[in-house]
Amino acid sequence: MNKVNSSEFDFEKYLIETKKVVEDALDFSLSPEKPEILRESMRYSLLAGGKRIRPILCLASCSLAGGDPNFAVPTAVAIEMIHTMSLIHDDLPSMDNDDLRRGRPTNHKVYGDAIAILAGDALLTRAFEMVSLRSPGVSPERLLNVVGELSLVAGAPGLVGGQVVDLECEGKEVDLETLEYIHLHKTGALLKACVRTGAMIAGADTKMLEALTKYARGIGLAFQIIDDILDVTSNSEILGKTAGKDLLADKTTYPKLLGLEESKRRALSLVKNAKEAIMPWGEDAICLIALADFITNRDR
Ligand code: GRG
Repeated sequence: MNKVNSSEFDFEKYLIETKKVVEDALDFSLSPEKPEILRESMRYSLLAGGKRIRPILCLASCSLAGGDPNFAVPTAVAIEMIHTMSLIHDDLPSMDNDDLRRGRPTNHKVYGDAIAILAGDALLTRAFEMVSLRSPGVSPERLLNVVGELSLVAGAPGLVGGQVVDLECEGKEVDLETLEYIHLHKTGALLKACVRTGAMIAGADTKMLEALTKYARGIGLAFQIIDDILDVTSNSEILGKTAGKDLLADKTTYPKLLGLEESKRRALSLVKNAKEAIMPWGEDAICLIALADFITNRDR
């Protein structure tokens, strides 16, 4: 993967090229898996496409911090594994009970609940193997920081905690503060880990990590607001997942609390704040700025 040259930056080209690096690394990452049914189930969800926004954020942050993004590829793969396992578990009948994901039947619809749960477990544990045992050329100290960051965002202080509060709120009136809590944990936490771990691989200092944390808070919430908006305004074919689900389940969402226009305004304002946090890095921040805009302009 080449370093970004800001004077001739072409975001479309960058996305296509970086996505290809990620897809190849994901494919390679599961090659020795056994037993066969587990391997199939893991590959089914991990290689089902998806925007790959999280690994791309990780690689872009490594570049921003002056590192060679190639060294962050195993961490980027690990993050996509954690994201994918969370989708597999989220789709289970005992959770969100969905049958469409990334344009195809959900994992448990194809492999059954037990294998889907175990494939998720295996992806989660493989993620930590990717960082700790399959990240050549990165110092043990930096890898330990990455492992620590990922443990925090995956567990109770992050995704799991957010999911529990989300489940507990089902069928209840939810205020904006609780909604924000859910999204900062379910969605924002992993996005924060993407940018922080990419920068950690490059040895970023506290000042940069703090700026990236601010950036991630903005894009994390904006990402979820756009997700809520698309659930209302788009369709299942474009989204690759069941549209209109929030309305059907009577879930509290940003459009429900604030209306569509105000939700969109809020997302734009959050992205503006996110971009301001990394402005001090000038042209070096060009990728992360373009990715922030991509999050609000996306249609899926
Ligand atoms: C991580 C240990 C551990 C457990 C998982 C089930 C669960 C606990 C958490 C749920 C997390 C969840 C599903 C959050 C929603 C995040 C979200 C907005 C997903 C959609 O992301 P996109 O649009 O999807 O990036 P693609 O398919 O493009 O990757």
